[in-house]
Amino acid sequence: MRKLVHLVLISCVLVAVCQSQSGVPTQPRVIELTAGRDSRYREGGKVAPTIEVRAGEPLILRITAVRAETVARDGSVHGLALLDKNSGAVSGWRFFLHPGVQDLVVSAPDEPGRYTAVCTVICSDGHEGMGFTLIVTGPGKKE
Ligand SMILES: [Cu+2]
Repeated sequence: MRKLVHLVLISCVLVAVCQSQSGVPTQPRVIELTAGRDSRYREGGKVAPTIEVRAGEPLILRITAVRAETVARDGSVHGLALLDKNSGAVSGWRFFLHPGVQDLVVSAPDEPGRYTAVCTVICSDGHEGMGFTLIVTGPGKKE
């Protein structure tokens, strides 16, 4: 009987250890950004930040948007699209932002590399310079 209790205990410990080492994040990582009145993305105080993520990592982009000079017809004050190195749009990464805080649920691209997030609403004369960089690291080659 004691042996059986031991066996059950050891099994439980093994299962717990295996689960904790599987490396699969259970909660998406939250990345807080602002899309500002001056047509700039910021993380903390940093303008046009470079954000490093792992390939396929589940993410929540928590974006606080403030209107700039111009607003789109549908009321969007800024937009967000992710482009790969060939300026191709990454699927699942196209959003229109409204004033206030919004959570965008995304997955990091599966392909490691450097990606550029751009604003897709003509929000002011400074719109062209509005974006940030996403560096995807992963099981493939590191950049
Ligand atoms: Cu913008």
